[in-house]
Parts: sequence; C-alpha cells; structure tokens
Amino acid sequence: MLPSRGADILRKTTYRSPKGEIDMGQARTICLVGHSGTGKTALTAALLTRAGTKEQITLDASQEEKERGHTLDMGFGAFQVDGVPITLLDTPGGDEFIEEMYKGIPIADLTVLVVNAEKAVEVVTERAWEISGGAKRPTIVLVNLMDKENANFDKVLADLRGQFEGKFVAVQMPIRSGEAFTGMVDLVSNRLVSFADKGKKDIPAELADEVEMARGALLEEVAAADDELMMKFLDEAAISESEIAQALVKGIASGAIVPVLCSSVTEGKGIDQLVKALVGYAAPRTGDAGAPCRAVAFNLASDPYLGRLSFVRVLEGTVQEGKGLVDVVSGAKVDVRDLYALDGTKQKRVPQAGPGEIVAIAKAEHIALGATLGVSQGGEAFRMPEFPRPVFSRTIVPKSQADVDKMGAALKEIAATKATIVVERDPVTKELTLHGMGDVHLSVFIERLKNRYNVSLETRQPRIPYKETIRRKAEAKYRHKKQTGGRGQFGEVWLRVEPYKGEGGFKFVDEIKGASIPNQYVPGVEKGILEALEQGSLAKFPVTEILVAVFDGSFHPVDSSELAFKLAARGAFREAFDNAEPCLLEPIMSVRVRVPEDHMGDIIGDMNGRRGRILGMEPAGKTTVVVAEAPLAELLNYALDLKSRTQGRATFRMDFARYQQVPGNIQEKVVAQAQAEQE
Ligand SMILES: Nc1nc2c(ncn2[C@@H]2O[C@H](COP(=O)(O)OP(=O)(O)OP(=O)(O)O)[C@@H](O)[C@H]2O)c(=O)[nH]1
Ligand SMILES: [Mg+2]
Repeated sequence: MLPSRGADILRKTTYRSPKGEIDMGQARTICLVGHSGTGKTALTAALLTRAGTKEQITLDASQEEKERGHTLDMGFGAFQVDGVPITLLDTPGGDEFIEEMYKGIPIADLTVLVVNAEKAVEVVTERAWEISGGAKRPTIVLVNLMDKENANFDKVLADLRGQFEGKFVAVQMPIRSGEAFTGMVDLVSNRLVSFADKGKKDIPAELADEVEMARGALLEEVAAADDELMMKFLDEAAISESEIAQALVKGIASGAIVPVLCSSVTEGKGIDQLVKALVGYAAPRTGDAGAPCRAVAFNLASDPYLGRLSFVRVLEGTVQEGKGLVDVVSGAKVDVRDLYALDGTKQKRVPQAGPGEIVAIAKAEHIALGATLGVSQGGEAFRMPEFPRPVFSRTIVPKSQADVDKMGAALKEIAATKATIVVERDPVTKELTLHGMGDVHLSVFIERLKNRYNVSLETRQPRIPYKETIRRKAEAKYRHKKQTGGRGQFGEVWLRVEPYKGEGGFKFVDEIKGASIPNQYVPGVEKGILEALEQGSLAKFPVTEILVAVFDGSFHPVDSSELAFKLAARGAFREAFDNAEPCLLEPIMSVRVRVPEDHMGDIIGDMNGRRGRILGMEPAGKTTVVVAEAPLAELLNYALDLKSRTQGRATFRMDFARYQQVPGNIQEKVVAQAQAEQE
C-alpha cells in the first residue's frame, strides 16, 4: 500500500472503455522482485512477447549487464492486455543492487516476488519480502522454474510460511514438476488447465482428493479475510468463483493475502494465468485527472542518447510538456521539456501523461531521487522508504591526467542517479572515496565510467583518517630570529598545550600580559598554530582535541612582523606537542549487524577479533541486531567478510561514532608505515 498521503490521493477508478481502447485510468505498475536468476527478466521478455510487442525487446542492454548476464539497473517493459496498460519494473536480484527494489516497490500497484522452485527462499527473497509483503503492500508470489528437475512447489510454500509472517495462499496447484509440469489446477475456478491444448477441463478423479484439500485451504484463508464469506464458509454454504475472486482482490490490496502462483517462464507455462492475475489482482490506484499535477520521481537514469531521464509516476493531474513543475519540498523549479512514455522496452515522445502513468522527463538534471513534484511548493511529499546506505568504500585514483579532467562530471552523474553510490573527498586523508554496497557494485560503476565516459580509474583500500592529539600538558618557548642583510625577522612565543575535549577540537587562548607580544602580532601567532595543527609530528595527521594558550613572548621594534610570529608560534607548538606525549586517534564506528539466529555466535566472535565491543542485542523478527563498536581500520572489508560468513544473509550499517586513542602496538605500526610512505 502507498504510505500516507499516497493512499489518500490515489482513488480507484473502475471505468472501462466500452470500445476496448486504452483506458489510462486502468494503468497498472507491477514491480518484479526476487533473487538473482529466478527469471524476472525472462518473464518481462515473455510478457512483452505475448502482448505482441512489435519493437525489438532490449532488456539488460547496458554493456555491464550484457557482460554479466544480470540486471543491474531497473528495466522497463510496457504493454497492454485487453486495453489495460501495464508497466513492468524489472529489478536486479543481486544483493548489492538492492536499491532498485526500494525505488520500484513503493510506487507499484503490485509486487510480484519471483521465487526459484528448486531453491525456495533465498537472500534477496527475504529483503524483497521485507519491503513489500512485510510492509503489507499488495504482493503475489510466482514460483518459477517449475520445469527444473528438483522443483518443489509445496516445499517453497512451506518455506515461505515458515520464514515470513504472511498469509501465503496457493491459488494454483501445479500438476507435477520438472518434465512432468504439464498443467495446473486453477483453484479459484476449480478447473484443470492443460498447457498442451490450453483447454480447461474438469478435475480428473485421481486428483480429486488432493485438489479438494488445496481448495479447502484456499477457501479458509480467503474467508478469514472477509467476514461475510467466513459466515458462509462456517455454514458450509456454496461459495462462488466470483466471491472468491473478489475476496482475493480485497485481501491482496490490504496485504492480508499473498497468493502463490507457479510457472515455467522459458517453457511459456503459467504465463496466461499470470497475466490474468496481474490484471485481476492489482487494483489500479489512479488519482483524479482533473486535480493539480503531482508526481513522484522514483528512478533516475542516464541514457546514452537521451541524457538524464527522471522517471516519474503521476499520482494525480497531468504532467505536460512545456509546463514546469517544482519540487514540493525544496521549491526548486523543474523544466518539463521532453517527455517520454514507455512502449515495450523503448521510449516514445508524448505530450502529456495522466494519473497512474509512468513517464520520463528528459534532461531535467536537478530532480532529486525520490522527489515529489507538483505545481507549487508545499503539501505533503510522497514518502519513499529510506534507502540502504553504502557500506563499502574504496579510494579512486585516475589513471592519467585526461581521466582527472573528465572524472568529476562523470562521477557526479553516476552518483546523482543512485542512492547507494556516494562520492566524497575525505576531509582528513584528502582521498576521493567511492562508497557503495560491495566490491561487485563498485566495479560495475567503475566499468560504466570506462564504457560510457571513457574514464579509467583504479581503486585502492582507503587510508584511515587518523588524527593526532596529546595526553598531557607541556610548555615550550621558541624564538624565530633571522638577520639577512637589511631588515631582520624577530618573534618569540611561549605557549602551553593541554588536552581539550571541547567543541571543534581546538581552542586558542590569549594569556599574554603586558604586551610582551603586541596585539597586532597575535593573529600571526594563531595562524602559525593553525598551520601546525594541519600536520602533527607523529605521522603528519591533523591534530585535534588540543588547547593552546600563548602566555608570553618578546618582540623587536623594527624586525618583528606577523610572519615572524607565525613562524615562532609554529616552532613553539611543535616543541610543546612533542613534549606532551602525542598519540594517534582512530575513527570508531558504531555498527548494527542484522544476523539470522544461527550466525549470531560467529558474528560476535568475529567482532571481538576486530577489536570490537558488543554493546547489546536487539531482537528484530527472526533475526537479531548485534549492536557494536569497532575501529574503522578493522572494518574496511567487513561488507565482503560478512557476506562470505553468512552467505549474504546478514546486513549491516555503520556510522561514525567518535575518535579514540589507538593502542600502542598498533600506533607503532601505523607511524612506521606512514613514515615509510613519506620517504
Ligand atoms: N529452465 C528454466 N529456466 C529459466 C526459467 N526462467 C528463466 N530461466 C533462465 O534463467 C536464467 C536467468 O534468468 P533471468 O530472467 O535473467 O533472471 P533474473 O531473475 O532476471 O536475474 P537477475 O537479473 O540477476 O536478478 C536465464 O538463462 C533464463 O533463460 C524457467 O522457468 N525455467
Ligand atoms: Mg534480471
């Protein structure tokens, strides 16, 4: 279900065009999700082909997708069934590309969770369920690959029921599996469908018992979602096919029922039945066409020919070429110049689009991902769920000067279209860092930079942004004196350094009495100290958590200058710093790891091995969130390690917590390494 405001403004229209022409009020958006290799893209192609799409079907068309044979960006397929426009959103099933599901599911009328009939619930099945079914959005499950040797529909059903809280209801009963997957019983109509002759038949005697059981289960679940039907069910009165269908639609819309269907996409089995379900089970939620325009930008892409495309779903009113919109939150203006609707897997120019439709606004570079667009600022925004945050970082280094020049714009474009790709310059190490979801994720975008923008980058493990501080008070005095021909330079500074925990990490205190350093030179003193703070003397990391008090000095009426005092202050600071037991600080991250029960011990043990500290445990459904703290230096490969330890079943997020002193033995190593690098 659409959250809050979305649900209010999307009103169902039941009007159907009598002439059978396209009725946009019936437009449905369907998001395909599921683990990699379950057949989502094959299904998209099969549905487009079945609908008679004339144009060439191009899915997984980017060079990076072709090379890997997987979907990496959201794909689109638009077609019509009996005059009903359907837009499929084909999302990647790779767990590092999970953001595409977060974009598609919230704006779709229905999610189809595709599950492998041999493997049942897999890692991305769990994630997809959480965002869709678990959030009570309309969801159906398609058990695909039923032609496979070890396909087992009942086992998948049992696995779904065992792992997730949801009313999974089989609305079909496959007739066998593997090579013997020859038909199915449509439990709603109580008829046997044979794939070979497409005919509907009565249930043969040898299946009667089995079908009756399955149908009984269906009736019971459906009745449980509808009071009137429950009465009938309890009275053992006859329940008609249309009563079941209606109750199903209602139950699906509220997320109370999750029907389970079966198919073999590559053998074309179960496709006709699925199409009926897509039209029949997804209630269109179209808004008022006459209302002021409101649309949500759920996906951004860079098309090699059309440039930036901002895909919006129109919630109400119409988006029109030439009629500008604004971001309802920021008020930023959006030019609506070229508008493209989807046709098959291609885009075609259209002058406008109404409620329920998906269109792409071309070349509107500053639409933010997830932004709600409207005619004026204000009003509630469509709430997109919070995207996962990047958990894996690498430093990027251009291969040549030409790459340096092109890199900025290309990186900016890629990062602007993806929520889980962030490019950042580390303020301490000054390195350019690419943050993403894992090594595959980052390498896809590095490749894309090469393929599309001809930018070659190398990646490296990022340096840790250590800092330096002191552990005790110390004083020093320093005289800067130079006599070179004409006017000389003279300045003398006495200062004290102290550990300091206050805001900003630094405090300058002027304790000079009796103008031993005249006022006009004090800014020079402060500048000298600030410069010295940029590089500590341990390993040239910035200095923090320090108070510097200047309490005495001397000057020369002719030779003193701001520069002379700057140099004197720098010298005095360095000496005092060295005498104040300097030490290294490292960033400590707060980490929340969500782990399935059976991996808990392993994850906790591993965290201890990373100099981590377990702060607590929070139950979260069938998983537990382990709350911990650990140094960033021990977490650089955590995304990869956690994945291999748990076969991808654990997720985590980490946030910077604070800086903390590095243990002595480790400090020695870090300092030695930094010195070696500087030589
Ligand atoms: N035997 C069999 N193979 C299938 C079926 N459906 C899809 N496949 C094949 O499985 C492979 C993966 O299918 P895709 O459609 O690319 O899978 P996907 O779910 O889109 O995978 P990602 O894009 O990585 O998430 C392809 O070779 C398909 O031809 C099916 O029902 N039976
Ligand atoms: Mg795919």
